[in-house]
Amino acid sequence: MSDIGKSITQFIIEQQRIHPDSTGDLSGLLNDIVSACKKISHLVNRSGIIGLGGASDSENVQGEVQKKLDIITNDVMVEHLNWTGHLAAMASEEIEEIIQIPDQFPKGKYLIAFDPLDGSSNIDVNLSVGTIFSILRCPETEVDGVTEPTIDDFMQKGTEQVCAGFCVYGPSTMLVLTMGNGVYGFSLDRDVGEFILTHPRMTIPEDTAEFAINMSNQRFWEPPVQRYISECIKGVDGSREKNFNMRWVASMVAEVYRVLTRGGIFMYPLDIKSTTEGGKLRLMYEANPMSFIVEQAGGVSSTGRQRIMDIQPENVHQRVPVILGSKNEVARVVSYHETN
Ligand code: AHM
Ligand code: MG
Repeated sequence: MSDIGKSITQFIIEQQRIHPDSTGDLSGLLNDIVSACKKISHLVNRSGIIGLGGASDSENVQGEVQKKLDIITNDVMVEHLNWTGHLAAMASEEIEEIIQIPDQFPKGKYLIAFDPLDGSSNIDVNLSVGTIFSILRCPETEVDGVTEPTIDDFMQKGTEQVCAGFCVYGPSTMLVLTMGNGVYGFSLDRDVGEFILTHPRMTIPEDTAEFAINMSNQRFWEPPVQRYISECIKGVDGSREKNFNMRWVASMVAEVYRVLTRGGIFMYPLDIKSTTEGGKLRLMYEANPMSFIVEQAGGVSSTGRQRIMDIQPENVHQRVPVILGSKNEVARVVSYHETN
């Protein structure tokens, strides 16, 4: 039976029916996220016309200058998610503290961590950007009691994620979702205002001849990554005996989407510039949700030394090295770390 052409609303409800004891809360939360992503897609698409391009005059917790759209898309996520009764608290790349549900609204049983606009350095050059999210269960004591969730409640390994997804605002707006039962891609049909299932059961080929890494950081990489990339670049004349292609969009959402559709390896490894921070990409709302999706599609996601989803988080904005994609290529990079 082909599921292609089904709306995301139907897909979510059918997934809910697989679990007879489901309360419908996760379905409700996903519908809230879908609404927020549709709004963000519209804003990104019209940002030049409505004066939302360029930088704001503020910095986020990472010390990065925020784009106007970073701030506005964060507000869109919060305003779509804080009143519906599905969440106990939120964490965002753009906000230092966790975000509590206002007292006038009911609290739900889930936590969400999100990057409202990943790759925002690409907005002004009209390249793909996206929204990434990770859903966790709030520890039950917090749901039953009247207390507010704390940062400790978010400190769950990636293996505890209930659902993860991302939306990429590119030539089409695509939403990619996993609930631990495969990876599904939906395309936004703007005429009817609905995401339509176009890519059921996305799988990542085990082998690849395409790598994505910011080559301008080459002199800062560790030896295992230096070795892997230099072997790729030598192509048919080197030990790999095949030519490799390179891509770098500087939007993780676009890179992971490419890996999901035609395979490849994406790396933002540890380098000597980022040793103190632990890496560039953020564990809770970038690395973990993308790792859940990649593993569900048959790929592998590692720091080079450890499976990303096995990392015990210590901080909502913690950074980690990321090496993900086609199984055999990631395994090779991991093996170079072991023998180094
Ligand atoms: P952001 O969340 O502030 O946009 O940063 C994350 C982005 C990733 O999407 C991308 O892989 C990386 O930063 C690009 O980094 P660089 O500018 O070093 O190429
Ligand atoms: Mg980001």
